[in-house]
Amino acid sequence: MNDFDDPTATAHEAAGELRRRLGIDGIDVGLVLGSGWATAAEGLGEPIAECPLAELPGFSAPVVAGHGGQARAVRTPAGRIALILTGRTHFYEGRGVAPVVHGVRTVAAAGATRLVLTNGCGGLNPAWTPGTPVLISDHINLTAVSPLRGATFVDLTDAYSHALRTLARGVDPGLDEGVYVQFPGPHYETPAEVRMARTIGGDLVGMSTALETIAAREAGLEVLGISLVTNAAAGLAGEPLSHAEVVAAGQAAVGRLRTLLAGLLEVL
Ligand code: 8IG
Repeated sequence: MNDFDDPTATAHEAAGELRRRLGIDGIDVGLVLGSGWATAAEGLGEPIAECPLAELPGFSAPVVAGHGGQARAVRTPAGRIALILTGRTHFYEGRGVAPVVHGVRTVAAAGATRLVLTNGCGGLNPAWTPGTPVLISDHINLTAVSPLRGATFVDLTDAYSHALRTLARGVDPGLDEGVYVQFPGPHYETPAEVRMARTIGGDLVGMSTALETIAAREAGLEVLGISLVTNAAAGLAGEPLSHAEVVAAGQAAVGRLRTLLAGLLEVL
C-alpha cells in the first residue's frame, strides 16, 4: 500500500505521531516557511518541542538548500499552539502532488483551524524590491494538476481569507497584496512567460502555495498566504535570476518578517 492511496489516513497517522513526538494534544495554527523565511521564524514563540519531518509518516527529507525540514511546536503569546514546518515538498520534486500537500493535510489532521503559508517568489510589480513581503489575495494555478481527487468541488472564492489578510494588515499596515501564479518549475520563467503571467492577472510568480491552498481549503483551513518577493521576475531586472539573491533577500528582510510573524502569532 502506497502512503498516498488514502492521503487523509496518512495525514492522520502523521498527526498522531506528531502529537506523541512533540508531547502535545493538538495544534491551533500551522505555519509553513518558504524560501527566505527561516531566520525570521527563529525564536518565535515559546518553544515546546520539535522533530524532523522526515521521521513522520508520509514525509521525506528536504531537497533545497535553505529549506529546513523540522516540525516545531511553539506556544504563542495568546496561549495557542502553533506548528512551524520549516520546509515543504515541491511539485518539481516529481513525486506527484500528494506529497506536496501532505504537510497541509497533517496540520489539519492535528487540529489546526488556521494556516499561514509563506514562500519566496518573483515579483512583477517594480515597486516590490527584493525583500518585500506581499499578501496573497488569490492565485492562478498553472501546474495543470489538482491535489484533489474525485468529485471534490471545493469552493475557492475566498481561498486566501479576507479576514486573515485584514488581521495581517493590522500587524503590518504597509503590506500590499497580489495574485500568486504557481508555475510547475523547477526552472524559472522565461521573460515571455512572465509577460503572460502579468497579462492574465498575476503579480507574483512561484512554485508552491497554490496547490497547498487548494488542499487546505478542502480540509477546511482558513489560509493566510504571504509571499516574500526575493527577486524581480525574469526579464524585469535585466539580470539573470540566482538562488543566491533569494537567500540575500531573506536576510535583508529578516527584521520586518520577524516582526510580522511575531505579530501574527499574537492575533492568530
Ligand atoms: I524564490 O522568480 C523564487 N521562486 N516561479 N519564479 C518562480 N519561482 C520563484 C521565483 C521566480 N523566485
